[in-house]
Amino acid sequence: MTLDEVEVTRMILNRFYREFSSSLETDVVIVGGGPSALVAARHLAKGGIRTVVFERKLSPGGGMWGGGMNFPVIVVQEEGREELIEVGVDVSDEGGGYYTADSVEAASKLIAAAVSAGARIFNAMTVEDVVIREGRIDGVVINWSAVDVAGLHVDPVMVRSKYVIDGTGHDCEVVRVVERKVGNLNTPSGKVEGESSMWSELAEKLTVENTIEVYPHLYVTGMACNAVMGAPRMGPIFGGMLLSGRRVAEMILEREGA
Ligand code: 48F
Repeated sequence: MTLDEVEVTRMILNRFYREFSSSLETDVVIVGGGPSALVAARHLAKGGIRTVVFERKLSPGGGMWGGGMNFPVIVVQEEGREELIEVGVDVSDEGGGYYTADSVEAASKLIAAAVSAGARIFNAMTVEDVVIREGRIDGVVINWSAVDVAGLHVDPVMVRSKYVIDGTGHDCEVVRVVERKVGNLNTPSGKVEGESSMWSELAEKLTVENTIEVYPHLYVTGMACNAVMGAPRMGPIFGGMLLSGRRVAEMILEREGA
């Protein structure tokens, strides 16, 4: 075989075209590829729901890679550790109900498991807006992250989906767009309540409780849940993130009868 550079280019374009064009109309778009999103993507895809993740950065995994203050270790509790064990992460029992894992192993295995389950992850793409039809979310508006970073004036394109999940973490970017353009969120004030200061125990419980449909067909998962509902942050403990990802997947799977 002789290697032809143009063939290499053609293969990249053809495969990308195939995969992107089959993702233009899908069941669920997840915005952000952090830990909660990756768990949600895996469960949804396993349940036969067509799931597409758009991640702004080159690497999905969000805030998990850096553990706590860049010490590459994460902590989970009893309830959360199952999600790590299921994807083959080595979890150490530290006693007293605390468990630890290597943050690099955890992030990479959550990504690999979501892809193996059938979720499609597009990296380096940013969701900048949503599509709303008849009072419900109908898809997202995306652009290359590089266009965004360079500040180029390039119009975005649109992907249609039955449901959108905001997994953008502290910034809850998708919900912020809906707040700005429409308002009327399913929160006490109808607006984003804003995250409060660190309180790990309460925050961990509330992340799961606050995993809600915040606007018709728009769900939140992970840290975005507490940011939207005015609950505290929790620091480098990840059980709540993983369980919120599972919860949002269960909500959609149930709704779809899957
Ligand atoms: O913040 P992030 O890790 O989400 P999470 O699942 O987890 C939070 C924890 O990492 C941590 C914590 C732990 O207890 O509090 O903060 O809630 O990941 C969010 C991902 O979304 C991407 C961003 O690059 C990151 O990888 N993202 C943010 N905005 C957009 C986006 C956007 N508009 N379009 C695409 N991706």
